[in-house]
Amino acid sequence: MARFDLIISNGVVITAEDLGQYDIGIKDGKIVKVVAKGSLKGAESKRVIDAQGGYVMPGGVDAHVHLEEPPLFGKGSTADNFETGTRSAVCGGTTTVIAFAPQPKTEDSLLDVLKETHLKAKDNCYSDYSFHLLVGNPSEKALGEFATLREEGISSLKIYMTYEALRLNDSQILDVLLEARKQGITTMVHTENDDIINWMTKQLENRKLFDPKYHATSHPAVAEFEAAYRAICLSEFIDVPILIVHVSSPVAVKHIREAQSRGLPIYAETCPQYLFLTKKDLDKPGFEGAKCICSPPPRDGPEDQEGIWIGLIDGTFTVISSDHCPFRFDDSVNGKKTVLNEEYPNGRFKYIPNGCPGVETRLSLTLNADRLELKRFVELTSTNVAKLYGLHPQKGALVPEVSDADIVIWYPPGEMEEFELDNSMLHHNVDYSPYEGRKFAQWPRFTIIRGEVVWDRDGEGLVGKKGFGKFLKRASSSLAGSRQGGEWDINEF
Ligand code: DUC
Ligand code: ZN
Ligand code: ZN
Repeated sequence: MARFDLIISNGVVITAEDLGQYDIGIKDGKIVKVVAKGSLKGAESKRVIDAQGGYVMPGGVDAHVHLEEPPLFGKGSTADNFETGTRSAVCGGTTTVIAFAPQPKTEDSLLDVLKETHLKAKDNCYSDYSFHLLVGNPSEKALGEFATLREEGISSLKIYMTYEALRLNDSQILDVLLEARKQGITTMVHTENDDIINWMTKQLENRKLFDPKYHATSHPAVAEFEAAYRAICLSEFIDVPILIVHVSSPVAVKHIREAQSRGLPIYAETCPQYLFLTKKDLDKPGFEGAKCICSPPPRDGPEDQEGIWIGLIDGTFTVISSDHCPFRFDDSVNGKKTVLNEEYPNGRFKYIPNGCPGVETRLSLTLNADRLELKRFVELTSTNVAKLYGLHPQKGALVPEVSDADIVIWYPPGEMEEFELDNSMLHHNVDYSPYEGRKFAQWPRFTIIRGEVVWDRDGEGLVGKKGFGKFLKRASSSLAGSRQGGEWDINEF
């Protein structure tokens, strides 16, 4: 029997901790050797990939992906299911996704929702996967199910401070945080002030301002940073970790950094749309701007983008996710165009489904920007994600005998023929990308999951198989948790 199933030689291996010239040996889906370049020369292996000096990293982990969801964020349903969404992920270098299992307000159980979401994903995924419960109704029953969720390998959930279909008030948020603390669950919070958004929407509509660009006006930065600050206060009150998702406002970044500097377990996520788009992208002729409508919206200009980059560089942000929430553009049944009619030829911004596709472009966009040190890039897009969501070191690392052999191999720097992105190059079930026309000088050359090549850009392209992806039972976060530990004690107040 061959000593290895796969050897990756001649790569510049980058993890969150180290960068060096190593060869990697893989056997039975696991990393078994990471040794000095050339050490595995001549070793018996079923296959050898010569990385030719290209970067070799742990596969991307994208923990913010909306797949096969009903209408929750305006009219329309998400275009990708577990098959097409994870197909797109692997072609962009992402080897694990965590998608949402959404509990509608009308449902009081979370376990039923989990069961349904398992059925949607089972035998359909190209990448490994897990779920966050999206809690729309923290009923007594739902709160009582958190302990079982942990037994089922679910260690995170998401709650919303806006959206009619999902919004929780502060007292419901406290209920969730207290139970999450007891069970070692990480809560992701969508922080936007619903009343400010609704008030601004009314102001705009009273003035007959309906075009897509007014979506950004109706979701001002203050709505985000007020809610982010409030979420931090609620988290501090219960003394429980939270992750503030898709941060777009530099003022919110300041609140987060201040909380972190007081030792609070406040984690933060941002997404490529806040690094590469601005509100100008919503101000395109006709309905075109609807393609870039998401919440929070891309902010005013380069100074806002710079504020997010600084937070990535200085350590304030924990993770970069895609918030892949795909709606087809030219689709009047489930997509962005559901809002067009004779009376409103450019629709009404308040009904346009919120979300952009991006699971396949997350890694390449961020790497091509060349703003992050390479180890920090791996930390933000893979290692920290795995730590935060209880998957490390199985995922997000290259530890011999421990880590799954999930790897992305890039082109040797300067060797890939630069190209302009066209939607036809992508593998989602969406008819556009917000990033079409952008130039890329890097793209994943190979994606490998548990030792199997699933993406070979210069060969047959997608070579992975639907159903290869496995459900991952997760542990609690391995990042710092509450400061006190033990029971939350009301006598301390
Ligand atoms: N934001 C979006 O743009 N879409 C999905 C949900 C969200 O929070
Ligand atoms: Zn959100
Ligand atoms: Zn989202």
